[in-house]
Amino acid sequence: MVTGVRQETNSDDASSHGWLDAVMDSAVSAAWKDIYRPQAGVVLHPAALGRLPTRQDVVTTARVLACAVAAGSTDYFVAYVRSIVTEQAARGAPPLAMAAVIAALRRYYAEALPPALAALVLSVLDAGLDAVSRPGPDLSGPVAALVAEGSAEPFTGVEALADALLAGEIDKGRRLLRDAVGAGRPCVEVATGLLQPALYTVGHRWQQRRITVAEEHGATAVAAALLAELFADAPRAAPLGRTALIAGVTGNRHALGPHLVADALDVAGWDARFLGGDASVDAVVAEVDRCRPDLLGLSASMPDQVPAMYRIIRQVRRTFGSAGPRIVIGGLATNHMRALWRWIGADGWSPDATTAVALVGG
Ligand code: B12
Repeated sequence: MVTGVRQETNSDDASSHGWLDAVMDSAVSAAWKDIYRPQAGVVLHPAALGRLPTRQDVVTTARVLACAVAAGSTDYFVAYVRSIVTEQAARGAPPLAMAAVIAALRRYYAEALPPALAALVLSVLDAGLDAVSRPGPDLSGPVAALVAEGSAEPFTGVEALADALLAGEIDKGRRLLRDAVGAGRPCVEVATGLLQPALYTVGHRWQQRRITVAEEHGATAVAAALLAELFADAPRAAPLGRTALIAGVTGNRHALGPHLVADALDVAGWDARFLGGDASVDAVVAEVDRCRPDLLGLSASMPDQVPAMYRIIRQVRRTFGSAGPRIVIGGLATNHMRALWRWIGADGWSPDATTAVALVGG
């Protein structure tokens, strides 16, 4: 049985991960058909499940499962299940859709895997199934308190800034940010305490279908320009002689957050380089080889990007061993699971750019 925090599984990491990767597409297709196959005359109905599982739900769950097994952490799979169930409950949906996905994957893996690996995988799935119906200890923990601890006075003007971003009013946005800097607040604090919540507000309005994707894109473009201006003028600490590489992991197109982390390290005296979003395992390993950084920062925004983050961490560890960089993780997907960094073998985690600088020193 896979247990607790980063205890190794009995099966070899590479072979279990390889097996689960090799059967991933078949598992998803079989589970998908299974979920929607009428059983004993009972047809699934949205009203019964609250929300019908999507194929993406099955894909993400299968990927997270493979990652949890390879990393030797049932806790990670359980925390993933709880976060999805909690998110769906907030939208008024019962947890049955998640249960249906896990049960269908379970039926496939019970048949398809060699017995020893099947026993391991089923034990992780069963822990997940158990978590669907029984609330347990909070393995992730709310992040809001931690962020609040690290920040001083809250900012006013978040809604006004969100409105300005959405209206494309760059002058108004610039004024709001400059006023905050003029009032004596450091640039990093202004970026994380004012611009970041304004972008979260934009995301929230998109989720509520109050704005279109195009409006969201436009707001992001204005925010990126304002961030560049904010940091161009920021006073910089004396160089620390330490280098950092920051990247969004494979599949993560949310680049503003990790870029802001790189900027925050930069003004704190680090030589920080941002590799952009959607970085592949090979690209990150090649850059680590070329730059030999002291710190590698990886960002994931959505749950299905965490397995890619794990792959990068594993490959960097395998390639560079103890000569490799310290690895910290962050991004929205990690903010819903405060212990994730331990489960996937990183050295630390931080919920925003301000606390990231405090974590790594600067
Ligand atoms: C802008 C945006 C986009 C832009 C991104 C453009 C760009 N160049 O960055 C685009 C249009 C590409 C996009 C696409 C999508 N998005 Co989007 N997007 C957003 C939005 C509105 C803002 C993101 C942002 O910039 N936030 C501001 C930054 C500063 O905050 P942050 O990313 O959290 O970063 C901070 C911390 O997390 C932390 N951190 C981040 N990385 C790291 C790394 C390290 C090492 C450390 C220590 C810390 C750290 O520090 C950062 C700075 O303080 C969010 C809403 C939100 N709540 O975030 C949705 C949001 C993230 N997107 C969402 C979704 C669903 C999508 C899409 C699937 C659909 C869509 N909307 O088109 C695609 C998926 C793209 C992909 N494959 O990644 C959802 C994700 C839901 C979820 N958790 O599953 C959100 C939450 C919107 C919502 N409310 O539903 N998106």
